[in-house]
Amino acid sequence: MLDGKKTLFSGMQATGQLTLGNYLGALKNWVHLSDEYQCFFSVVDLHSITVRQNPTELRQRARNLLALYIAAGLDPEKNCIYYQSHVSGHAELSWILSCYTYMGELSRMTQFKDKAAKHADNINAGLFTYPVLMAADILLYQTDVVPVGDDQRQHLELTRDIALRFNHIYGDVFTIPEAYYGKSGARIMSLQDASKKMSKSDENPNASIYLLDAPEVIMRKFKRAVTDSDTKIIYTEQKPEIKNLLDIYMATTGIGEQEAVASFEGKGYAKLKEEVGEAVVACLEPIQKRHSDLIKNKDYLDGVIKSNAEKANYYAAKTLRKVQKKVGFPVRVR
Ligand code: ATP
Ligand code: LTN
Repeated sequence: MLDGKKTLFSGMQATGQLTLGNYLGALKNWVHLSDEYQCFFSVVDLHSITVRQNPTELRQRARNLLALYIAAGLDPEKNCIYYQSHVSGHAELSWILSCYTYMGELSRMTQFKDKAAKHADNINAGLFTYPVLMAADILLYQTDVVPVGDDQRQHLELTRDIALRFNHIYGDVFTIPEAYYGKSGARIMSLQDASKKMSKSDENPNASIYLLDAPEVIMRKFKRAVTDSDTKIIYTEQKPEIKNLLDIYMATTGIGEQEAVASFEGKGYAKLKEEVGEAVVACLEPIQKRHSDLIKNKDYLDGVIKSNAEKANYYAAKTLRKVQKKVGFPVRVR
Protein backbone atom coordinates (compact mmCIF):
# COMPACT_ATOMS: atom_id res chain seq x y z
CA MET A 1 0.00 0.00 0.00
CA LEU A 2 1.44 3.38 -1.03
CA ASP A 3 -0.44 6.66 -0.63
CA GLY A 4 -3.63 4.73 0.04
CA LYS A 5 -3.36 2.73 -3.17
CA LYS A 6 -2.33 -0.85 -3.75
CA THR A 7 1.05 -1.31 -5.40
CA LEU A 8 1.48 -2.84 -8.84
CA PHE A 9 4.72 -4.00 -10.44
CA SER A 10 5.39 -5.26 -13.94
CA GLY A 11 8.22 -5.28 -16.39
CA MET A 12 9.26 -6.20 -19.89
CA GLN A 13 12.55 -7.22 -21.34
CA ALA A 14 14.19 -5.12 -23.99
CA THR A 15 15.01 -8.18 -26.04
CA GLY A 16 13.68 -7.58 -29.54
CA GLN A 17 11.20 -4.95 -30.55
CA LEU A 18 7.82 -4.72 -28.87
CA THR A 19 5.02 -6.31 -30.87
CA LEU A 20 1.34 -5.60 -31.28
CA GLY A 21 0.85 -8.69 -29.07
CA ASN A 22 2.85 -7.09 -26.25
CA TYR A 23 0.82 -3.91 -26.63
CA LEU A 24 -2.67 -5.42 -26.78
CA GLY A 25 -1.88 -8.20 -24.29
CA ALA A 26 0.09 -6.21 -21.73
CA LEU A 27 0.95 -2.56 -22.19
CA LYS A 28 -2.58 -1.42 -23.02
CA ASN A 29 -3.88 -3.12 -19.87
CA TRP A 30 -1.16 -1.49 -17.80
CA VAL A 31 -2.46 1.89 -18.94
CA HIS A 32 -5.96 0.99 -17.71
CA LEU A 33 -4.61 -0.27 -14.39
CA SER A 34 -2.36 2.69 -13.80
CA ASP A 35 -5.15 4.91 -12.41
CA GLU A 36 -6.17 2.40 -9.79
CA TYR A 37 -2.75 1.40 -8.46
CA GLN A 38 0.54 2.91 -7.42
CA CYS A 39 2.60 1.49 -10.27
CA PHE A 40 6.18 0.52 -10.96
CA PHE A 41 6.93 -0.34 -14.60
CA SER A 42 10.46 -1.47 -15.14
CA VAL A 43 12.56 -2.10 -18.22
CA VAL A 44 14.15 -5.26 -16.88
CA ASP A 45 17.58 -5.02 -18.43
CA LEU A 46 19.27 -7.19 -15.77
CA HIS A 47 17.07 -10.03 -16.99
CA SER A 48 18.04 -9.39 -20.60
CA ILE A 49 21.68 -10.36 -20.20
CA THR A 50 20.76 -13.95 -19.31
CA VAL A 51 20.89 -14.25 -23.10
CA ARG A 52 23.86 -12.76 -24.96
CA GLN A 53 23.16 -9.19 -26.11
CA ASN A 54 24.90 -6.64 -28.28
CA PRO A 55 25.62 -3.79 -25.79
CA THR A 56 24.83 -0.94 -28.19
CA GLU A 57 21.60 -2.56 -29.31
CA LEU A 58 20.54 -3.40 -25.77
CA ARG A 59 21.01 0.20 -24.66
CA GLN A 60 19.06 1.51 -27.63
CA ARG A 61 16.24 -1.00 -27.27
CA ALA A 62 15.95 -0.31 -23.57
CA ARG A 63 15.55 3.42 -24.25
CA ASN A 64 13.01 2.72 -26.97
CA LEU A 65 11.08 0.47 -24.64
CA LEU A 66 11.05 2.99 -21.81
CA ALA A 67 9.86 5.68 -24.25
CA LEU A 68 7.18 3.29 -25.54
CA TYR A 69 5.82 2.80 -22.02
CA ILE A 70 5.26 6.55 -21.89
CA ALA A 71 4.09 6.86 -25.50
CA ALA A 72 1.50 4.15 -24.89
CA GLY A 73 -0.05 6.30 -22.17
CA LEU A 74 1.77 5.59 -18.90
CA ASP A 75 2.28 8.94 -17.21
CA PRO A 76 5.83 9.15 -15.80
CA GLU A 77 4.69 11.70 -13.22
CA LYS A 78 2.19 9.26 -11.72
CA ASN A 79 3.93 5.94 -12.42
CA CYS A 80 7.47 4.96 -11.70
CA ILE A 81 8.99 4.10 -15.08
CA TYR A 82 12.64 3.13 -14.78
CA TYR A 83 15.52 0.86 -15.75
CA GLN A 84 16.04 -2.09 -13.44
CA SER A 85 19.82 -1.60 -13.70
CA HIS A 86 19.49 1.90 -12.19
CA VAL A 87 18.24 0.47 -8.90
CA SER A 88 20.94 -1.68 -7.33
CA GLY A 89 18.48 -3.03 -4.77
CA HIS A 90 17.18 -5.51 -7.36
CA ALA A 91 20.51 -7.31 -7.55
CA GLU A 92 21.12 -7.05 -3.79
CA LEU A 93 17.74 -8.47 -2.82
CA SER A 94 18.07 -11.11 -5.49
CA TRP A 95 21.27 -12.40 -3.84
CA ILE A 96 19.61 -12.59 -0.44
CA LEU A 97 16.51 -14.33 -1.82
CA SER A 98 18.64 -16.83 -3.71
CA CYS A 99 19.74 -18.12 -0.30
CA TYR A 100 16.09 -18.85 0.45
CA THR A 101 15.32 -20.58 -2.85
CA TYR A 102 16.01 -24.24 -3.52
CA MET A 103 17.80 -25.71 -6.52
CA GLY A 104 14.88 -28.11 -6.88
CA GLU A 105 12.39 -25.27 -7.19
CA LEU A 106 14.42 -23.52 -9.88
CA SER A 107 14.99 -26.78 -11.76
CA ARG A 108 11.24 -27.17 -12.16
CA MET A 109 10.77 -23.85 -13.99
CA THR A 110 9.56 -24.57 -17.50
CA GLN A 111 10.93 -21.29 -18.88
CA PHE A 112 14.41 -22.31 -17.72
CA LYS A 113 14.06 -25.68 -19.41
CA ASP A 114 12.82 -24.04 -22.64
CA LYS A 115 15.51 -21.36 -22.68
CA ALA A 116 18.26 -23.84 -21.79
CA ALA A 117 17.22 -25.95 -24.75
CA LYS A 118 17.13 -22.90 -27.02
CA HIS A 119 20.50 -21.53 -25.86
CA ALA A 120 22.34 -24.81 -25.29
CA ASP A 121 25.71 -23.10 -25.78
CA ASN A 122 25.07 -20.57 -22.98
CA ILE A 123 23.24 -22.18 -20.06
CA ASN A 124 24.55 -19.66 -17.55
CA ALA A 125 23.76 -19.45 -13.84
CA GLY A 126 21.77 -16.24 -14.44
CA LEU A 127 19.37 -18.10 -16.67
CA PHE A 128 18.83 -20.52 -13.80
CA THR A 129 18.36 -17.85 -11.10
CA TYR A 130 16.26 -15.58 -13.36
CA PRO A 131 13.08 -16.28 -11.33
CA VAL A 132 14.81 -15.16 -8.11
CA LEU A 133 15.62 -11.82 -9.69
CA MET A 134 12.01 -11.57 -10.77
CA ALA A 135 10.93 -12.30 -7.19
CA ALA A 136 13.27 -9.54 -6.01
CA ASP A 137 11.72 -7.09 -8.52
CA ILE A 138 8.29 -7.76 -7.14
CA LEU A 139 9.05 -8.03 -3.42
CA LEU A 140 11.31 -4.96 -3.36
CA TYR A 141 8.30 -2.67 -3.76
CA GLN A 142 5.96 -4.57 -1.42
CA THR A 143 3.86 -5.27 -4.49
CA ASP A 144 0.21 -6.26 -4.15
CA VAL A 145 -0.56 -7.14 -7.77
CA VAL A 146 1.48 -8.24 -10.76
CA PRO A 147 -0.07 -8.24 -14.22
CA VAL A 148 1.62 -11.04 -16.16
CA GLY A 149 0.97 -13.38 -19.03
CA ASP A 150 0.24 -17.04 -18.54
CA ASP A 151 3.86 -17.96 -19.22
CA GLN A 152 4.91 -16.14 -16.03
CA ARG A 153 2.43 -17.91 -13.77
CA GLN A 154 5.03 -20.36 -12.45
CA HIS A 155 7.48 -17.55 -11.65
CA LEU A 156 4.84 -15.70 -9.72
CA GLU A 157 3.95 -18.79 -7.70
CA LEU A 158 7.62 -19.17 -6.83
CA THR A 159 7.77 -15.49 -5.79
CA ARG A 160 4.90 -16.11 -3.40
CA ASP A 161 6.57 -19.24 -2.01
CA ILE A 162 9.85 -17.39 -1.40
CA ALA A 163 8.03 -14.48 0.27
CA LEU A 164 6.00 -16.80 2.50
CA ARG A 165 9.12 -18.75 3.47
CA PHE A 166 10.98 -15.56 4.36
CA ASN A 167 8.03 -14.16 6.32
CA HIS A 168 7.69 -17.46 8.15
CA ILE A 169 11.26 -17.16 9.42
CA TYR A 170 11.50 -13.40 10.04
CA GLY A 171 7.95 -12.12 10.54
CA ASP A 172 5.97 -9.84 8.28
CA VAL A 173 8.63 -8.54 5.90
CA PHE A 174 7.11 -8.91 2.45
CA THR A 175 3.65 -8.29 1.05
CA ILE A 176 2.46 -11.48 -0.65
CA PRO A 177 1.74 -10.53 -4.27
CA GLU A 178 -1.25 -11.66 -6.31
CA ALA A 179 -1.09 -12.33 -10.04
CA TYR A 180 -3.35 -10.32 -12.30
CA TYR A 181 -4.01 -12.15 -15.53
CA GLY A 182 -6.27 -9.61 -17.20
CA LYS A 183 -9.07 -10.55 -19.48
CA SER A 184 -8.58 -13.43 -21.85
CA GLY A 185 -9.01 -13.05 -25.59
CA ALA A 186 -6.20 -10.54 -25.93
CA ARG A 187 -3.79 -13.24 -27.07
CA ILE A 188 -2.55 -12.21 -30.50
CA MET A 189 -1.18 -14.92 -32.75
CA SER A 190 1.59 -14.91 -35.37
CA LEU A 191 0.51 -13.61 -38.79
CA GLN A 192 2.40 -16.48 -40.40
CA ASP A 193 1.33 -19.34 -38.13
CA ALA A 194 -1.82 -18.87 -36.07
CA SER A 195 -0.91 -21.76 -33.77
CA LYS A 196 1.98 -19.72 -32.29
CA LYS A 197 1.67 -16.47 -30.35
CA MET A 198 2.99 -13.29 -31.91
CA SER A 199 6.39 -12.92 -30.28
CA LYS A 200 9.19 -10.39 -30.39
CA SER A 201 11.77 -13.13 -30.73
CA ASP A 202 10.14 -14.70 -33.81
CA GLU A 203 12.77 -15.07 -36.52
CA ASN A 204 10.34 -14.19 -39.30
CA PRO A 205 9.70 -10.41 -39.23
CA ASN A 206 6.50 -10.92 -41.23
CA ALA A 207 5.03 -12.91 -38.34
CA SER A 208 4.86 -9.88 -36.02
CA ILE A 209 3.73 -6.30 -36.22
CA TYR A 210 6.25 -4.18 -34.32
CA LEU A 211 4.90 -1.12 -32.57
CA LEU A 212 7.32 1.10 -34.44
CA ASP A 213 6.67 -0.41 -37.90
CA ALA A 214 5.93 2.22 -40.56
CA PRO A 215 2.33 2.23 -41.90
CA GLU A 216 3.34 0.75 -45.26
CA VAL A 217 5.21 -2.06 -43.51
CA ILE A 218 2.14 -2.82 -41.40
CA MET A 219 -0.11 -2.88 -44.48
CA ARG A 220 2.34 -5.16 -46.30
CA LYS A 221 2.59 -7.60 -43.38
CA PHE A 222 -1.20 -7.92 -43.21
CA LYS A 223 -1.39 -8.38 -46.97
CA ARG A 224 1.04 -11.29 -46.61
CA ALA A 225 -0.68 -12.75 -43.56
CA VAL A 226 -1.38 -16.46 -43.96
CA THR A 227 -5.07 -17.41 -44.22
CA ASP A 228 -7.01 -20.56 -45.06
CA SER A 229 -8.23 -21.32 -48.57
CA ASP A 230 -11.89 -20.75 -47.71
CA THR A 231 -13.59 -17.36 -48.27
CA LYS A 232 -16.00 -16.99 -45.35
CA ILE A 233 -15.25 -14.41 -42.69
CA ILE A 234 -16.57 -15.92 -39.47
CA TYR A 235 -15.30 -15.86 -35.91
CA THR A 236 -14.52 -19.44 -34.93
CA GLU A 237 -11.70 -21.54 -33.46
CA GLN A 238 -11.93 -23.62 -36.63
CA LYS A 239 -10.53 -20.69 -38.61
CA PRO A 240 -7.64 -19.53 -36.39
CA GLU A 241 -6.09 -17.15 -38.96
CA ILE A 242 -9.36 -15.30 -39.59
CA LYS A 243 -10.17 -15.32 -35.88
CA ASN A 244 -6.79 -13.74 -35.18
CA LEU A 245 -7.38 -10.99 -37.76
CA LEU A 246 -10.80 -10.31 -36.28
CA ASP A 247 -9.35 -10.31 -32.76
CA ILE A 248 -6.79 -7.71 -33.83
CA TYR A 249 -9.53 -5.67 -35.51
CA MET A 250 -11.74 -5.77 -32.41
CA ALA A 251 -8.90 -4.98 -30.01
CA THR A 252 -7.65 -2.02 -32.03
CA THR A 253 -11.06 -0.50 -32.87
CA GLY A 254 -13.03 -1.46 -29.77
CA ILE A 255 -15.79 -2.86 -32.01
CA GLY A 256 -17.57 -5.96 -30.67
CA GLU A 257 -17.59 -9.40 -32.28
CA GLN A 258 -21.05 -9.33 -33.86
CA GLU A 259 -20.66 -5.87 -35.30
CA ALA A 260 -17.18 -6.67 -36.60
CA VAL A 261 -18.27 -9.88 -38.32
CA ALA A 262 -21.35 -8.13 -39.78
CA SER A 263 -19.22 -5.36 -41.22
CA PHE A 264 -17.21 -7.90 -43.20
CA GLU A 265 -20.19 -9.77 -44.59
CA GLY A 266 -19.83 -10.34 -48.32
CA LYS A 267 -16.28 -9.05 -48.32
CA GLY A 268 -13.22 -11.13 -49.21
CA TYR A 269 -10.07 -11.88 -47.26
CA ALA A 270 -8.10 -9.18 -49.12
CA LYS A 271 -10.53 -6.52 -47.90
CA LEU A 272 -10.42 -7.94 -44.36
CA LYS A 273 -6.63 -7.77 -44.30
CA GLU A 274 -6.70 -4.23 -45.66
CA GLU A 275 -9.20 -3.00 -43.07
CA VAL A 276 -7.41 -4.73 -40.20
CA GLY A 277 -4.15 -3.17 -41.40
CA GLU A 278 -5.77 0.27 -41.49
CA ALA A 279 -7.19 -0.22 -37.99
CA VAL A 280 -3.76 -1.15 -36.65
CA VAL A 281 -2.09 1.79 -38.39
CA ALA A 282 -4.68 4.16 -36.89
CA CYS A 283 -4.26 2.62 -33.43
CA LEU A 284 -0.46 2.84 -33.50
CA GLU A 285 -0.13 6.23 -35.14
CA PRO A 286 -0.54 8.38 -32.01
CA ILE A 287 1.80 6.09 -30.06
CA GLN A 288 4.45 6.31 -32.78
CA LYS A 289 4.10 10.08 -32.93
CA ARG A 290 4.54 10.42 -29.16
CA HIS A 291 7.43 7.99 -29.22
CA SER A 292 9.24 9.91 -31.91
CA ASP A 293 8.74 13.20 -30.01
CA LEU A 294 10.05 11.62 -26.81
CA ILE A 295 13.15 10.17 -28.43
CA LYS A 296 13.92 13.57 -29.96
CA ASN A 297 13.43 15.30 -26.62
CA LYS A 298 16.58 13.94 -24.97
CA ASP A 299 16.59 16.29 -21.98
CA TYR A 300 13.01 15.52 -21.05
CA LEU A 301 13.50 11.76 -21.32
CA ASP A 302 16.76 11.86 -19.37
CA GLY A 303 15.00 13.89 -16.67
CA VAL A 304 12.23 11.31 -16.41
CA ILE A 305 14.76 8.48 -16.24
CA LYS A 306 16.71 10.20 -13.48
CA SER A 307 13.80 11.26 -11.29
CA ASN A 308 11.98 7.96 -11.59
CA ALA A 309 15.11 5.96 -10.77
CA GLU A 310 15.48 8.11 -7.64
CA LYS A 311 11.90 7.40 -6.69
CA ALA A 312 12.31 3.66 -7.26
CA ASN A 313 15.57 3.68 -5.29
CA TYR A 314 13.85 5.35 -2.37
CA TYR A 315 11.19 2.63 -2.04
CA ALA A 316 13.63 -0.19 -2.85
CA ALA A 317 16.07 0.97 -0.15
CA LYS A 318 13.31 0.90 2.46
CA THR A 319 12.57 -2.77 1.86
CA LEU A 320 16.21 -3.68 1.45
CA ARG A 321 17.24 -2.12 4.79
CA LYS A 322 14.47 -4.01 6.51
CA VAL A 323 15.56 -7.31 4.94
CA GLN A 324 19.24 -6.72 5.70
CA LYS A 325 18.40 -6.07 9.33
CA LYS A 326 16.23 -9.18 9.57
CA VAL A 327 18.91 -11.51 8.21
CA GLY A 328 21.51 -10.09 10.61
CA PHE A 329 23.70 -7.72 8.60
CA PRO A 330 25.37 -5.01 10.70
CA VAL A 331 23.49 -1.75 11.11
CA ARG A 332 25.07 1.17 9.20
CA VAL A 333 26.51 3.97 11.27
CA ARG A 334 25.22 7.30 9.91
P1 ATP B 1 9.91 -13.28 -26.19
O1 ATP B 1 9.66 -13.62 -27.62
O2 ATP B 1 11.21 -12.57 -25.93
O3 ATP B 1 9.59 -14.38 -25.24
P2 ATP B 1 7.32 -12.10 -26.03
O4 ATP B 1 6.96 -11.23 -27.19
O5 ATP B 1 6.76 -13.46 -26.00
O6 ATP B 1 8.88 -12.13 -25.87
P3 ATP B 1 7.31 -11.34 -23.24
O7 ATP B 1 8.46 -10.41 -22.99
O8 ATP B 1 7.42 -12.76 -22.80
O9 ATP B 1 6.89 -11.27 -24.78
O10 ATP B 1 6.00 -10.75 -22.60
C1 ATP B 1 5.76 -9.40 -22.30
C2 ATP B 1 4.28 -9.27 -22.03
O11 ATP B 1 3.53 -9.30 -23.25
C3 ATP B 1 3.70 -10.40 -21.16
O12 ATP B 1 2.80 -9.84 -20.23
C4 ATP B 1 2.99 -11.29 -22.16
O13 ATP B 1 1.90 -11.97 -21.59
C5 ATP B 1 2.51 -10.28 -23.20
N1 ATP B 1 2.44 -10.90 -24.53
C6 ATP B 1 3.48 -11.36 -25.25
N2 ATP B 1 3.09 -11.84 -26.45
C7 ATP B 1 1.75 -11.70 -26.48
C8 ATP B 1 0.74 -12.02 -27.46
N3 ATP B 1 1.04 -12.55 -28.61
N4 ATP B 1 -0.55 -11.74 -27.18
C9 ATP B 1 -0.87 -11.18 -26.00
N5 ATP B 1 0.01 -10.86 -25.03
C10 ATP B 1 1.32 -11.11 -25.26
N1 LTN C 1 9.99 -12.38 -16.81
C1 LTN C 1 9.08 -11.41 -17.38
C2 LTN C 1 9.57 -9.99 -17.20
C3 LTN C 1 9.68 -9.63 -15.77
C4 LTN C 1 8.60 -9.37 -14.88
C5 LTN C 1 9.21 -9.07 -13.62
C6 LTN C 1 7.21 -9.34 -15.04
C7 LTN C 1 10.83 -9.50 -15.04
N2 LTN C 1 10.55 -9.16 -13.77
C8 LTN C 1 8.42 -8.79 -12.51
C9 LTN C 1 6.45 -9.06 -13.91
C10 LTN C 1 7.05 -8.78 -12.67
C11 LTN C 1 8.90 -11.70 -18.87
O1 LTN C 1 9.83 -12.15 -19.50
N3 LTN C 1 7.75 -11.41 -19.39
